[in-house]
This record gives sequence, structure tokens and C-alpha cells, in this order.
Amino acid sequence: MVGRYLRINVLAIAAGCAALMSASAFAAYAEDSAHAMHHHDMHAMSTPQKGPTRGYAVNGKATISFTCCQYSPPNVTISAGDSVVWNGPFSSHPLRQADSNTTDGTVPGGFSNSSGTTFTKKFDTPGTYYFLCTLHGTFGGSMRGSITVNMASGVPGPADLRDVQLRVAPNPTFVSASIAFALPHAMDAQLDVFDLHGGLVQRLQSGTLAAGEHRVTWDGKDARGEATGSGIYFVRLKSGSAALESKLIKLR
Ligand SMILES: [Cu+2]
Repeated sequence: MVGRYLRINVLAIAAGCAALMSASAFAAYAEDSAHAMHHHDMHAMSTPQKGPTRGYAVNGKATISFTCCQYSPPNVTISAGDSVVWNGPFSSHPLRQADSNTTDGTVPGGFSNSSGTTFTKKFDTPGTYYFLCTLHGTFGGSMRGSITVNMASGVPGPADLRDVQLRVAPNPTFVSASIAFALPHAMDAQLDVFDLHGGLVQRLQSGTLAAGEHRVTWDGKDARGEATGSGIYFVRLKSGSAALESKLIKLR
């Protein structure tokens, strides 16, 4: 953080026009200039959130740990096709699938851990699945939890852009630029071009983007079809709370 503020000050002095630029535009410029730090920040932005009620998924998998007598986190949200891994002393705290109302019952034919200290299950069907420790599940529900499975596409789980890179070429450009990126899984995302002041120049993609390689061309024009001027632009890929940004310089 100290580094970023220092860099903003340096930029302000160098640019000599701080009063003419919004603070947010400056912050964006400073962030992108410090590429290494920028990348680090992006990692932080896409870090899965953990909490008592907030689910999380890591690279398509959610991990739940338990110690006597609670699960951490007790509830997770994933996308269909993801796997959940439970870690714990299963020999002494048997894990069983439960229905939503009971605290001591189990679902006939439901999933359960048979042996070992790690149990993994892949969830392919959207819905909410409950589980409990059959030893402690009756203690106020303290060893109960749930898995919420969203649709595999359209309503994806938490975005994961950690291993995604935005490749913009040519850069600098005189007219248009090609933007390429590869997604590890399908996700709702937007690909936008912003100007230096944070104004939206053109929305290139929006909606559910398939897994795999994407290549999109920015024609160098704004949303009205008019050619943009020379200057600094930002290409931003955003999905949920995660975002990636790359600076593009346009000359003419
Ligand atoms: Cu238990």
C-alpha cells in the first residue's frame, strides 16, 4: 500500500496535472503502471472468501475442514461439476448426508464417508445438500453444514481469474487491437475498454463466456462507432468481484 501511494505521488508530480484528473482515474493509472503490484492485487481480489456463512471454491473445488465440533466453513457454494473435499477425523466423527429438517437423521442412500480422514464428492446436480456429523449433529446443529450447487453456466460459482492473462496486441496500436485470454471454466464476465478517466468506451463482451481461449478485437472505436483519439486506454475483464486489467496505448 505504501508503494502504491508513493507511486501515485510520483505520477502526480510527473504528470503535473493532478487537478485535472479524477482520483479514481489516477488510482487506475497508478495500479496499471505498477504491473507487478497490480498483478499481486488481482490475486488478492480473486482470493476466495471464507466465513461462517459464505461459501468458497478453489480451482473448482471447495474444501471443508472440521475439528470437534464444527465445520469450517459450514456452508459452501460451488458450481455443478465441482468437487467438495472434507478433511477431518472421520473415524470418530462419521460424515453423513442429512435432510434440511433433521439434526440427527440421515438421507437414505445419501453420501457418507466410509473410511479415511478425507472424503471427496463431486456434485453434478444443482440444489442444496446438507451434511452432518452423526456423533455431534444433535448438539444444536453445531456439526452440520450445507453445499449449495449452482448451475454449471449462467449462474457460475465464484469467479477465478487468478491464472488468466489478458494479452493485448499490438500495443501500442494505431488503429485496433486484439485481446486474447483463456478461461479455466465458463463464467459470467464483461470485457470492456475504458478511457483514462474511467469512462466506458466500448463493451466488447458480456454474459456467459465459455471455458477456453477467447480472442476479441477492439476496433478502436467508441460505442457510437466513432474512432477514439490517441491516449491511454484500459482493457478490463471482470467477473464477479474479480477483475483483470491491461493498459493499451493508442497512437496516431
Ligand atoms: Cu462430530
